[in-house]
Amino acid sequence: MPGLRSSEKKLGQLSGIFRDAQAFRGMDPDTIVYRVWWWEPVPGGTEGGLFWGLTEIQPGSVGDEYYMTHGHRHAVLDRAEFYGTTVGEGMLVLRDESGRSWFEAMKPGSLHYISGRVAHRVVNTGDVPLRFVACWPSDAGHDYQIAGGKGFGARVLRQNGKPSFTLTEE
Ligand code: M6P
Ligand code: ZN
Repeated sequence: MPGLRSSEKKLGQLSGIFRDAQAFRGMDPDTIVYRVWWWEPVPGGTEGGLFWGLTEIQPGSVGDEYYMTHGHRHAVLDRAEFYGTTVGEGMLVLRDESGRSWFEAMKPGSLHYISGRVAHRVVNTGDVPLRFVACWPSDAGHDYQIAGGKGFGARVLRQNGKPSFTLTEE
C-alpha cells in the first residue's frame, strides 16, 4: 500500500532522555526500544487528512526508568491525536504548555485523547511489549525539542518493583 512506513528506535538514538546516564552508557546502543509502523495515505502536511500508526515498545529499563518513546508535541501546535492501547501496560505521560505534567494509565482497550499543545510520551511499565495504535492529522508534524532530554517534568521509575510516576524539576 503506498505510504506505508516503519521505523525502529534504538537506545543509541535516545541518548539524553533517560535519567541514569551511567546505566545508559553500560547498555548496547543497538538495542531496539520501540518500533513504529504507520500509514501516510496522503503526503505529510496535507490539511484535512489523517495518519494511522502502531507502536510497539519493548519491556525493559535504563537503571530504574522504564523504556519509553522519545516523546514530542506537534509542530502545528493545535493538532490533537488519539491513542488506543491493544496489548500490555503502560503510562501515557502528558505535559501542557504551562508545565503541568500528568499521566493516564494504559491497558488493553484504554483510549486516550491528546489535546493539541500537549506533549506526549509513552512508557512501557509491564513485562511484555506494549502496543498502541495512534491516529493524528496529516499536517500535525513532530516537534522533538520539547523532549530534548528533559521537558516532561515527570519520570516513571520502578520503585519497590512497581511503577511510580514522579514529578521532577527537569
Ligand atoms: C505514535 C505517534 C507517532 C509517533 C510514535 C512514536 O505512533 O504519536 O506520531 O512518531 O508514536 O513516538 P515518538 O515520535 O515520540 O518517537
Ligand atoms: Zn503526536
